[in-house]
Amino acid sequence: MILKKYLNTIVIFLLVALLTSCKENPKMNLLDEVLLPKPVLVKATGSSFELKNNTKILIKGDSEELLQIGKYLANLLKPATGFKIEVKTTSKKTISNSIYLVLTKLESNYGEEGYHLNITDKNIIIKANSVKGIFRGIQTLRQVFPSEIEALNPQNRKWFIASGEIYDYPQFKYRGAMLDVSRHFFKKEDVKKYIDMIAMYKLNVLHLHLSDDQGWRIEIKSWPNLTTYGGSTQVGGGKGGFYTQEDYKEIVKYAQERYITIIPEIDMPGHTNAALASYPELNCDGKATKLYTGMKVGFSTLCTHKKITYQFIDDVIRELAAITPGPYIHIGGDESHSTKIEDYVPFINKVQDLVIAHGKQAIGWDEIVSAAIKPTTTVQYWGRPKNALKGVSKNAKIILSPSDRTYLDMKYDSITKLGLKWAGYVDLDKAYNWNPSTLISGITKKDILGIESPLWTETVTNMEEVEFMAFPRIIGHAEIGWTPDSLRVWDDYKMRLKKHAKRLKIMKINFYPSTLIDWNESESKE
Ligand code: TNX
Repeated sequence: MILKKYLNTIVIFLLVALLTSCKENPKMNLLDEVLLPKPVLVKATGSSFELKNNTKILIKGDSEELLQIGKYLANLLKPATGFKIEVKTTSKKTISNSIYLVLTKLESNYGEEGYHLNITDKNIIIKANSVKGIFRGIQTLRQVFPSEIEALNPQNRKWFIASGEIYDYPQFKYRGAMLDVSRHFFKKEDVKKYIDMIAMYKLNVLHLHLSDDQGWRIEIKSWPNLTTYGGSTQVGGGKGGFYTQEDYKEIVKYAQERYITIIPEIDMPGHTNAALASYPELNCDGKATKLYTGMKVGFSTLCTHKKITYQFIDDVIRELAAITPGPYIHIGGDESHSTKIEDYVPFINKVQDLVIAHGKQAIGWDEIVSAAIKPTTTVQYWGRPKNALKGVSKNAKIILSPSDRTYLDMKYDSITKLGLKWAGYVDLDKAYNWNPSTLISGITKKDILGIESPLWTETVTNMEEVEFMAFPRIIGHAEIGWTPDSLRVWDDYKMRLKKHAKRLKIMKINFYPSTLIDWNESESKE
């Protein structure tokens, strides 16, 4: 009797339950999503996956490192969704409503950084040869989510993402950014922020320009005045600053967790006034110079004839090598206009040997090719094709940092307030529209280790300004380093960048709104 009375209600309830459980996720097109850098291959399957409060991140295999990356992903998704996503290792078979991170063996062209991302209406699977590859894949997954995923507070919305498959790997092994922390000092928190920003676009190197005329920024315990005195100022006369070795290790670790290698640079024999002011014995006349807060280059040199100079460099490189897990030490070598060439050449030879003696490989700006550089030494090209060609003739690999394309301190146009213009204006098209493999005639892809975007900071004083000069140019450079040249088209990039602006705004990145792009249109679209 009772059953009869409620039968209708029960039937309706069951029907509703059935209908809602069968309801398909909305149709979405993965090809519509803005991915920067553009992946090698994207296949859309027209459906979508929903990230929910109870979605799990599951780690296949027994890797503590991968578990950590799973937690990194959960933390990334947490602020905007408000979801506390569980992360755990599993050996069970695939279940729905999960994000799987899987170490496996992909074809060799995927290398260490390639990944395969598969999104279905049931789950997400990221596969790679190494955790590094999984991390790169996570950066792509992040961009498949709506821009609001980058918000720092919970968004009241659903989190559907387009289904499909992405097969992806980089065209160059080395994809770097450089930050000059010498001309203006940037606190370790700022450096970490920069690391997070570049990691998003799959860069894998942060080169820190740690010493120059205006300031010495890394503690060297055996030569303490370098930082206590030599680090006490900066361009314009501000108080400068420096990283203790503990600070530096913290930066290195933070970068490592994002699969970014820190490359420390000690620029020499020129660009050394901060050291020359700190220790009189490094000067040929035995007199300390004055601290310098101007913007000139090329006036200082270490005394290349003195024994103590090499004792000094040996100590610096030894201490730096001990706290640098990455394979490289950058020795500068640029614009040594006050060092005679007959002194410069043996100096670079000796310093190169010291780097090797401390178990590292040397990188130097392209002027170093006048020395007897070894095949393990890498040449960073910044503008003289002759030097790059000479480097290659000595079997060195080249990092491309053409100043008229990649220098993030160049003004965008004649009305840009910050920056310099000696290499010309570098607007977004200039920064994007070039191919590494055809940039210098006689230099081909096999000679090139990768590309790097240097941000010199004579005119750049805080993070807002760093962001303004770096973004969005550096996104274009990241794409040049990652995406095969044949897949890169300026008009297509322009469209993607325009849509990406919303994400940059949500992340509060102070990017330059170049007039080459009609940014307003983007707001109505996304
Ligand atoms: C050249 S390029 C430099 C730096 C300056 C920069 C300013 C190179 C290796 N050296 O010392 O900061 O120009 O754009």
